Formats: sequence, C-alpha cells, structure tokens
Amino acid sequence: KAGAEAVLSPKTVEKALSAIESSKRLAAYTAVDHYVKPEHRVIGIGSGSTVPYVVERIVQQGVEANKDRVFIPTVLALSVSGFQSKELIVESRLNLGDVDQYPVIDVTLDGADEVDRSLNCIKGGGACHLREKVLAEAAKTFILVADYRKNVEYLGTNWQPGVPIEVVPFAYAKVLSNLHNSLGSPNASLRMAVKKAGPVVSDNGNFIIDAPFDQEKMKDPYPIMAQIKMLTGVVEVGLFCHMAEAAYFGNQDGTVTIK
Ligand code: ABF
Repeated sequence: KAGAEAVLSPKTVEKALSAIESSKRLAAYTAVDHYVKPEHRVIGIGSGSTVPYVVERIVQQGVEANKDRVFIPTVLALSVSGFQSKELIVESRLNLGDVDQYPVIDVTLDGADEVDRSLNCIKGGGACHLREKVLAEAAKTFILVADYRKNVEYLGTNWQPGVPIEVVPFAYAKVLSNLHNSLGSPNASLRMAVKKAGPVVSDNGNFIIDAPFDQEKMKDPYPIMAQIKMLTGVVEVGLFCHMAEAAYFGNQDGTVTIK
C-alpha cells in the first residue's frame, strides 16, 4: 500500500535471526576444530555473541581434553558488553585463569565487528576492545570468528558507527577535537548509553568514541590506527591490524569462508 512501511513478519525475523546464529555457530565450531589442539594449554576467550559457540565446542572436546587447560577471559566482571567470557568459562566448568598469570597464550579466539580482505578488523562494538587486544597480542595465534555479515573487502562497508576508540574521560573532548579537526573524522562522537543515560563506560572506567573514516583511509587502516593511538588520552583503538592468523565466517548456506 502506498505510504505504508514495510514490516517484516515475526516468522521472517525469526528465520533471519536463526540464520545468523547458525552462521556464528558454524564459524566458531570450525575454528575450534582447526585451531584448538590437544597440546594447547592456555586459551584466550574473547567477548561478544559468537564466542559462546567457541566455548560450547571446546566443552564438546571433553573433560579429559580440558582438565589441564586454563582459559583466560577478556572480561572479568559484569560490564556493558553483555556476553561475559568469565561467566562462560565458569559456567562451563573450565579452569579460569588470568592474563596476569599467563601472559603468553597458545591461542585466542574472538569475534569481530568487521574483517577486511587482509584480516584487519574493527572490534569494540561491545566496548571491550582494550582487553580483547591484550589477549590477541598475548596469543601465539589469534583467530577471528564471525557470521557472514562481518566479511568485507574494506572496513566500514557494513559497520557504520566507525572505529571504536577508548579514551580516558578527562581527555575525551580533546580527542574528539583532534579527530574532527586533524584526523578526518568530522562525525566522530562519544558513545552514549541507551536512552542517553550518559556516556558508555568501559570495563576500565573509560569512555568510548566512535569515529567513522572514509573508505580511502580504511583501505589500509594501519596508518590511521597509529595516528589515533598517538593522541594523548587514547587508551586503545578498535582497529586490529596484522594480528589475526585466520578468520572464519559462517555463511547462510551452511558453508564456511576461511580467510
Ligand atoms: C567483540 O564482540 C567485540 O570486539 C565486537 O565488538 C563484538 C563482536 O560481537 P559478535 O560476536 O556479537 O558479533 O568481539
């Protein structure tokens, strides 16, 4: 009908959601099968909604396989991101460790907001990217797991909010001004909690800025990542460049794309 809005039926929405969930599970299961080996003793567990399937698959490897392993979570306490790797590990009766005790990790598996053709990725949609980067960098092998929507040629194709940047609260206005006036992100903005209840606060007590950049800059995101990181007040940038060894994407047709 003219002027009427297109409304998806609940059944269509449910089908789309279950296709996404199945894709996440497929990616996670395949990545675990390929990368979590019997000799791995220290395993990093990232955050987000795909990672529970990673843990699910690891648990399926059995009690014997997991009894001498220790699992290091990104998130140690309840926080804004909603999917807590610590709780996942504890609830799954896996051994919990900390990166303080285990600064070298055999393999870390984590989700992403978008992954480009060179395995650079945007992370931090859940405001956890500092801790995620610590576990990625501590790992001998860092693996990404995601559904098909995250698989892109260049960053910023589907992920519209921009690059997440964790900043100390004292410096947020200065960093925003740097991004607007010097680094080419005129629409960078402070991430606000739902219903504008104030800024989102990370697990580390910091604010998050989302900074969109034009695609030219995103074709090779390393230089802009380095420039942002140099700004005083920036704690970490949600661009992970040259870190992942592989990325697994579950597709709607039941196949997995491995980059
Ligand atoms: C974390 O979870 C984040 O860095 C990223 O924002 C998000 C990806 O989540 P999901 O698996 O829910 O798509 O890894």
